[in-house]
Amino acid sequence: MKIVDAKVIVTSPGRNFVTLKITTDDGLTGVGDATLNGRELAVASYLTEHVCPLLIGRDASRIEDTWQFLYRGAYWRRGPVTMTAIAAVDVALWDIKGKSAGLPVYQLLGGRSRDRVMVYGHAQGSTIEETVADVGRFLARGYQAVRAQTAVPGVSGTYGISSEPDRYEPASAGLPEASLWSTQSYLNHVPDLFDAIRDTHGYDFQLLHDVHHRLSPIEAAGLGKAIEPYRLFCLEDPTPAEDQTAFRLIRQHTTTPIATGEVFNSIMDCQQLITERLIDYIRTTVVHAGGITHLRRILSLAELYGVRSGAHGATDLSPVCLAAAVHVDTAIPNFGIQEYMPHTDATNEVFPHGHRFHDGYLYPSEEPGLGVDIDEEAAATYPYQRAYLPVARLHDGSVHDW
Ligand code: EZ4
Ligand code: CO
Repeated sequence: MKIVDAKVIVTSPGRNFVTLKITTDDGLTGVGDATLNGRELAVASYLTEHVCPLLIGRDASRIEDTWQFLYRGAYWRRGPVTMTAIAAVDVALWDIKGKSAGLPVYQLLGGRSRDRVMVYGHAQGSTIEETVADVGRFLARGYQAVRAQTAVPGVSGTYGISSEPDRYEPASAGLPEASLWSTQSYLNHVPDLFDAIRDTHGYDFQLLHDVHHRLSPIEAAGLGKAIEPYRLFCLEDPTPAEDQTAFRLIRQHTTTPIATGEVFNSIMDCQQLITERLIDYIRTTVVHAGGITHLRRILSLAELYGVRSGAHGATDLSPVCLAAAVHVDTAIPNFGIQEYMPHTDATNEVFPHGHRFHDGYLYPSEEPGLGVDIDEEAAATYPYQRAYLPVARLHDGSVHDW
């Protein structure tokens, strides 16, 4: 089973997606997501110029060997661009292996550990009252878990707040939008949100919140401690994730569970946090952490230390990534939660898929392979549009973590 074609498809059905499609000599095709929000063409070029020529003629069944070849063989290791490119190849090869075996990918990973995959939805509002009401709408639709974000007074463009219901799409066409940040306003405001949510809706569902890397270690420790009574499922990215020892300080002060890792791309980024038990949920994804092959290693390490999965699942991760994520989530023993934001109709048209959402849970496709495809004709009608994530600044004009 030799690879005869590997091509990169860039499409923008409302937002940019990069997809790798691999074809074998026996006519099988596999797809892999290669989308890196705001830096899409770097991965497209890495694949087209440097990876696709290496794939032609290779045995498509050798997934592990191809991973090692692309990772160790490049000499230059890690980094979001490299690891997203490797992930796209890896996932496309798992798709092909599933199709050639006639099995959905979760069966190749050991079969079901669970019947369904718990997800969390995204409640938001421009006031605490609006966010509380939005949480109620998710609960009424059967969600077991809800992330709650609310606009902070005086902070224009607060992370997590959008005019569209159900989804939050921070990238915008053109040059980066400026957003403002005030740690003081945030810390004064956000505990009241959890108080109001628990007061209105009670404790019989999982509540999450994303700090989005904004706090210092001691500020995060203080927030975690202050909100312990509201029993969050997890507090996400309390501090910039790459500063690993910050989590030691947070851990010394609070029992609020901590999630991090959506920006990680290697098991090396996760090693200290997992082995020192500094986090509870690891948010690495299929697309940004080296594909199914590498993510499985991270999750196996996590299992040893009682850390569970909590995969990133924003709309900038394409339905190809989500399909793969649901297969992994279905198979692993230490699943925690899956982030889920519905894609737009245009995105679903470009990426027809068999995984489905029902009553707060995701179910994997039962088709051989991943159960997702790219409609190339539809994709071609949505040309690439340059877009960036916002950049945050403090009141004094200096740059802060967005
Ligand atoms: O900012 O996916 O938990 N979800 C998130 C997302 C990220 C975007 C970045 O591309 O933090 O909203
Ligand atoms: Co996040």
